[in-house]
Amino acid sequence: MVQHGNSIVNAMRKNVLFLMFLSLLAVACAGSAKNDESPVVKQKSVGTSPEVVEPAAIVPIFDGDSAYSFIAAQVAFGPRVPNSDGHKKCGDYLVQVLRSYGADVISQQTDIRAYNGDVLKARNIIARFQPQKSERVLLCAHWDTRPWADSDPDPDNHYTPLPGANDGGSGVGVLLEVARHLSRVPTAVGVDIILFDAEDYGRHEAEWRDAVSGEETWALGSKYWAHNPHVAGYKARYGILLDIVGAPESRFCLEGFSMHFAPGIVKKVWSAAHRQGFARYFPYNEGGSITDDHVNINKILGIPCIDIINYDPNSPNGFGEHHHTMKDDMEWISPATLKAVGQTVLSVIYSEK
Ligand code: AHN
Ligand code: ZN
Repeated sequence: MVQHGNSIVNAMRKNVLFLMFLSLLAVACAGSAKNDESPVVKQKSVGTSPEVVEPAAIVPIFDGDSAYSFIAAQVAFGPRVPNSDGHKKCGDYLVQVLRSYGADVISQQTDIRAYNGDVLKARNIIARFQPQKSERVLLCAHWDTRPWADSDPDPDNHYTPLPGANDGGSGVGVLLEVARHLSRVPTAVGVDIILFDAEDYGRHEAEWRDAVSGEETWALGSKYWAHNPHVAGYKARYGILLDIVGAPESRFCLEGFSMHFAPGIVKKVWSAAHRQGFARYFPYNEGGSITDDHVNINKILGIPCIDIINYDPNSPNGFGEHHHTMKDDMEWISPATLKAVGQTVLSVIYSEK
């Protein structure tokens, strides 16, 4: 009889646990469907008993409109070309926003000589969340904008600074929205957000015949940081670079250097994107090899770092028709694309143990 009683209690307990599981699942589904500010509670079974569940990770809901406004704020400073007034003011703004989210922020300032002899007053902005933790993840983007719209259809614009909403603004906008969540819900690992300067001062298209090798003229801020990290012997489990992540219907293909240096991180990030329902933006298609900040991080520091970048080698426009033109403005920014990228990044970093 006792045994019988026990098995009833056990059965009831199982039912209660199962109901709890269902209601938690319902909360999780409601959270993602409503796209509100409440955290999504993912469930995972633990131990040997499959019906016992406990929260595995709380993944906050990324707000694409919030990321959009962080891009609009940058664009309002005008072009963020090194040595310009807009660059200085926007840099101060970025430091202030990151500090307001509780990060420990370092401005790494240095003079860098560009391929054409210009001396750039460069500033890498390094925001550390939970700096005491030794296990870390690196998230990065470039915040400078290109001094020349050298792909513009109008040759009169080929030496005019472009607005840089997508190229420069978008990756930063997504990372500021990530920072907002880091200030509210801590991750299990420490997170560093680095905004690199002087990525986009690479050789002008009209000067391609110059002796200087084109590849070395880009990504100068990250190259400096990789040789002079803010902490001696800096380490991170991996890095994720965001570049040109704002255009409607972006396609983030499998970038070649990322596949070479960090195939496991590509897999982790792409499967997170597919799990979150963003498969359309993250096809398993080859994306060509793109010289960008992540190459320095891989080659100089040996930290596996991937690049999420809108580049489709099979499209007529590659990076998009607005790329390095005067059209790179807020018209080319889609909150839905920002959400696909940002929610994927949040899912990855909040799942780290
Ligand atoms: C090259 O075009 C060599 N690299 C692309 C990196 C880049 C430029 N990202 C933004 N603008
Ligand atoms: Zn560019």
